[in-house]
Amino acid sequence: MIENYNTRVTELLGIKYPIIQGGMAWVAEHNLASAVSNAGGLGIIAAANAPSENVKEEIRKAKAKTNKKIGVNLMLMSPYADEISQMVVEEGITVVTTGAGNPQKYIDMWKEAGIKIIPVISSVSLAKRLETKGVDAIIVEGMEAGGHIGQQTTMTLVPQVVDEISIPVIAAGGIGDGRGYAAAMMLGAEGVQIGTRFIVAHESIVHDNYKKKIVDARDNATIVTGSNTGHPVRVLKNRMSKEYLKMESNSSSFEALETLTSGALRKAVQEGEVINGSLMAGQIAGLISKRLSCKEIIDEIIMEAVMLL
Ligand code: TUI
Repeated sequence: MIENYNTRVTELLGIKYPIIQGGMAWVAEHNLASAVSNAGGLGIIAAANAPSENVKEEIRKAKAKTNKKIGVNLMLMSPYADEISQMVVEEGITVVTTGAGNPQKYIDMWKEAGIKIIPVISSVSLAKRLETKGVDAIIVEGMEAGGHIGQQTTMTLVPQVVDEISIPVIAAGGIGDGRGYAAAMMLGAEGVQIGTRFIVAHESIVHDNYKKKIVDARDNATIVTGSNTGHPVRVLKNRMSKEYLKMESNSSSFEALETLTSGALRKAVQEGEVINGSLMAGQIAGLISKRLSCKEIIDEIIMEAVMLL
């Protein structure tokens, strides 16, 4: 096979394939992250809203399962963001991705520690600003993605960011197979971040009920909640998300909506609560129909993409 998957991203991170696993709350824990890294991608531990101690434990467990590099995703709205930003330095983490905000205040500290910094952004302006602050690469996430999203699509946003910055761009949102990977490369990306496809991986600890909802999902299976409250989140349609939309259109208070959803993602992931839980997933859920291991997923994507490219 012609090795045309080498990019500045594989070089920057010292990984075989430029495939980064999404930093999905509750999902991106040590089993998934170590399996993705062992398969040649970059596995990520999601800090999400967890306290620093819990994230540290996940990092250590992941390191026990792989001698490859493991990254950490810092969700910037977390109340523990400050302590986690320091903990990753103490734990010798070498790659950090960030989401749901501007990581500017941590950049100097991380650079001093030699950490590669890869923020997830959803606008050209923040990508440009962060390049001038010295980040190493940018993950450009379109609104096809699951969870907390911006307002533009991957197809339109990736080439616009590519034209405005010179550090490597990694595309995210709507990518689930070799065709999506190849398309991202055509847009000028040098890597992809994949979330939803890894939710259904064998090594993913996500409850089988949730995995089944993704495998069974069709093209129109997701909706965006929270557009009115300024926290748009893409989830699979179910009783919970439909009720949320109804309350939102009745202008329910932000507090009432928070009460409805608090703990709902954890219940879906760990208890298989697919009726009243929050099933975050990207639009690509409609394409995902096979249950494979992380290695099989990555090998299949690379083989398909290399052929196409
Ligand atoms: O962060 C994500 N996706 C997420 S975070 C998350 S945790 C959560 N749980 C429940 C409810 C709400 C959130 C679930 N999914 N993706 C990366 C991402 N970051 N997408 C968009 C952004 C983003 C948005 C605004 C990045 C920067 C930004 O900057 C605003 C600013 O400060 O300029």
